[in-house]
Amino acid sequence: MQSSVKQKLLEAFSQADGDFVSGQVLAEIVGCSRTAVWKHIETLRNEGFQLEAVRKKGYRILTKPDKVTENEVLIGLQTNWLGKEIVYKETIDSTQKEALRLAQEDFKEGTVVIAEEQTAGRGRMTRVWHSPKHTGIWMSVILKPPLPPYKAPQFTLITAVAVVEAIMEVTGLTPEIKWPNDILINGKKVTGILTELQADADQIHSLIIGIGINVNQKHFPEELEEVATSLALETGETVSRSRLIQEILKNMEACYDIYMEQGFADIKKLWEKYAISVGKQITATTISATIKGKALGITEEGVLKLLDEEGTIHDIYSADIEINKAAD
Ligand code: BTX
Repeated sequence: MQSSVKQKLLEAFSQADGDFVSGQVLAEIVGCSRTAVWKHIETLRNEGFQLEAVRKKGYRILTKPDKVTENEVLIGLQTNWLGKEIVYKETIDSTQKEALRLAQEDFKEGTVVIAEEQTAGRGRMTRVWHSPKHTGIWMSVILKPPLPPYKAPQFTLITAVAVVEAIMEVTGLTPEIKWPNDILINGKKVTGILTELQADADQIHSLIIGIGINVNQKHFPEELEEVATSLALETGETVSRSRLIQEILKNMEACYDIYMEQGFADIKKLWEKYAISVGKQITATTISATIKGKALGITEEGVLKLLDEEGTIHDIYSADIEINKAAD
C-alpha cells in the first residue's frame, strides 16, 4: 500500500474517533474503488490492526497493535509537518545513522526514523545505548533549521522540554532534566537525547535529534541496573509507545515553531522549570577537565554557567554532570 493511501485511511479513522466509516466514504477519500479499500483494510489487519467490518456501516478500528510502525504513529498524530514521513525499521544498527543518510539524500525536514530495536544504538562520544526490541522508543528526527551551527545545542534543550511534557501527559510522572541531555525519574535515567549536525561554517544543513526512551522494559543489564529506569517500572503499567511518540512529536513541533518565531526565551524558562541541576553543587567532567562548583543556569545558547570555588565562572559546552550530595 502506498504511504499516502495509508495516511489517508488512517486519518479518516482517526477523525471518526472509533466510529464506523463507510466503504464508500473511504473509497472517495482515497480515490479508489470499494474493492481496493477492502484490500487496503486487509493490509492494515496484517500489520496487527483489529478492524471491524459491518455491512451497511463500514469499517472501524478496534485496537492498534503495540508497535511503532508508521501506521501506528500516523493514526491520531496531531502535527502539521513533523512526523508526516515516518521511516520504520524492525531492526537497525542505529536510527541516527539512517537519519543522517536520509538527510543527505534530501529527505524533508520533519522526517522521523523509528526502530523496534537497535543493534548499535549510540550515545555521546561513541558510548553504547542499550536499545532492546519492542520495549522502548528509539527514534531520530531530521530538522533543517536555517540557523548557524552554534545554535544546535539549543535543540537538545527544546527536545528535552518536549519529551518531559509528553511523559507527564501520558504517564502522570514528573521527570527532571539533567543538563544537557538526560531525563531522569527518581534519579535514574529514562531518556537520552543525542543531537548531531551536518553544517558548514555559517549554516546548519541538518540536525539529527536522537531520542531514546526506556518505556516498557522490566529489566536492565547488570551494568545499567543502578542508573536506568523505564516508564513501566515507575508506573507499574505498560505504556503505549505510539501514543508517547505522538505526544513528543506534537510538543516538539510546537516548541520548534515557538522557537523559530520568538527565539529561545520561552523554551529556556520551561527548561529551567524542569531542570534539577540549576542552583546545585555539581561536578562537570569535560573532555579536558573536571570542574566543581555551583550550576548558575543556562545561557541563551544553552551553555551551562558554572561558578567554581575560586569565583570563576566557566562556560560548559559539553560535559557529564554529577550532582554533589552536599547540595546547597
Ligand atoms: P549519553 O552518552 O549521555 O549516555 C550513554 C550512557 O548511558 C551509557 O554509557 C550508559 O552508561 C547509559 N545507558 C546506555 N543505555 C541506556 C539506557 N537504555 N537507559 C539508560 N541509560 C543507558 C545519551 O548518551 C544519548 C542516547 C541517545 C539514544 C538515541 S536512541 C535513537 C538514536 N539512535 C542512536 O543510535 N542513538 C539515539
